[in-house]
Amino acid sequence: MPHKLPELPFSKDALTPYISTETLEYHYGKHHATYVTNLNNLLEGTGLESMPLEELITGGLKKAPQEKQTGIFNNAAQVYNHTFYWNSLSPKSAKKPAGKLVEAINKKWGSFDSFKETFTKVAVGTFGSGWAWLVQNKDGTLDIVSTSNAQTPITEGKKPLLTCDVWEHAYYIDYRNARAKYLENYWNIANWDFALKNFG
Ligand code: MN3
Repeated sequence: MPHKLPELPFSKDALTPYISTETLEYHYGKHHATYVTNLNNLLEGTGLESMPLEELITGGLKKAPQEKQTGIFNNAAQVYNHTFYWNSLSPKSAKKPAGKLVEAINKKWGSFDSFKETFTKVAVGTFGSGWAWLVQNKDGTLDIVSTSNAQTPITEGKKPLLTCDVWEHAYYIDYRNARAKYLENYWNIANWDFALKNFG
């Protein structure tokens, strides 16, 4: 099976109390793992088995039979999004951005607090299942975007810096329906080193 479930960048109990071991057992161990299995099954026999995820998502999958394309997109993008999400979290969060990223955030939103407020609004306001992203546009400026279901900013040529999964499976065990509470705690574990590394 060419696509593999990547290792979590921390242990399953490392994000407690913000995200529980049980959530990670399901979210990583079941949901993310299932996307990987589904993707491998869908790709079998298409000749695209070894195509890198980003290439599949940004158009490579058009070489697959048409009836498989939606399934391949959804599963490939969810594998990509989830790996990006785990890397967007850290038990050793600096709790605020550093370096050139701070300047870019201040330039766009005025302050880090104002950025957080806007990102939280976008995440909490994402209807149904989806993702909130801090992205860098081609011209270097920053934006906050919401994507639905498996959608991902890389199809729009936007470079993800940080993401928050707002599918219910990301928070229902720990917060039930309280997505806003999950977001409040997200800021305790957001991985700003990762965001800075992605910031070109
Ligand atoms: Mn998820």
